[in-house]
Amino acid sequence: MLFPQHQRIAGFSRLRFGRHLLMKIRTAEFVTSCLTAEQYPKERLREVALLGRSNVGKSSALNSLLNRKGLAKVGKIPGKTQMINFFRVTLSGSKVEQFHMVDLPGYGYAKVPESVRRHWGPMVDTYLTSRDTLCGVVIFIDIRRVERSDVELIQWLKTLKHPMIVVATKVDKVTSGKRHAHLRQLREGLSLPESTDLLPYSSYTHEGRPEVIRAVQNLLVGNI
Ligand SMILES: Nc1nc2c(ncn2[C@@H]2O[C@H](COP(=O)(O)OP(=O)(O)OP(=O)(O)O)[C@@H](O)[C@H]2O)c(=O)[nH]1
Ligand SMILES: [Mg+2]
Repeated sequence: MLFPQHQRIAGFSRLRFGRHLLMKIRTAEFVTSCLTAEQYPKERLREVALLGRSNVGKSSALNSLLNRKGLAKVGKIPGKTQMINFFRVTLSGSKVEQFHMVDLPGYGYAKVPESVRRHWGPMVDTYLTSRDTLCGVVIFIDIRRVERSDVELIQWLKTLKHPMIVVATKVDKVTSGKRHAHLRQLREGLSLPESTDLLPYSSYTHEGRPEVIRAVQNLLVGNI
């Protein structure tokens, strides 16, 4: 099992830390934007990276999870995030007092010019394979559909063995009666084992925020 600290109950996960305090976000600030590994922050904080298709809502989720409007740039046009952006987050109620949340450029969006896409692959690949402070990845998938590029990303990440959680975004676009079916299709389409968290989320309504924060908390304290 990927996450021994998780217990599965009725198809969803309840975390063993369930009765413990949810970590509180005290401060969140932009640190730097990088293209190469030499530019990554020297400060060795634990890191959680946000990954997923362009336009799926990663930057919006970062702002909504950290409760800071406009911290990460959001765009209607895919390809808003084009560099690796590091944010330093200070916490209370957690064994980890500070960490980096890392907003990665999106992938696989057909409308993004090939010239722009070409350097994203190696940039994200270098980060995921070389950053030894990375302790987990949050993969964002649109709750309405799984794309081939999502499946390929998950397959590749499994080989890298980073602890992962999957967040099904834009849940506000799906009626509550249909959510369960969508989540089941996502789990099947992505061949996700039951032990991997699949959490519905909306950056517009903040639905799912405590669950996602708790899952991020578990990634951060996973191997302390
Ligand atoms: N309905 C709805 N729209 C959302 C949600 N999250 C993001 N969006 C919209 O989706 C679009 C893309 O959001 P971003 O947060 O920039 O997406 P991204 O994944 O960071 O995109 P890249 O930077 O291109 O990789 C914007 O128009 C957002 O307003 C959500 O939870 N619900
Ligand atoms: Mg973005």
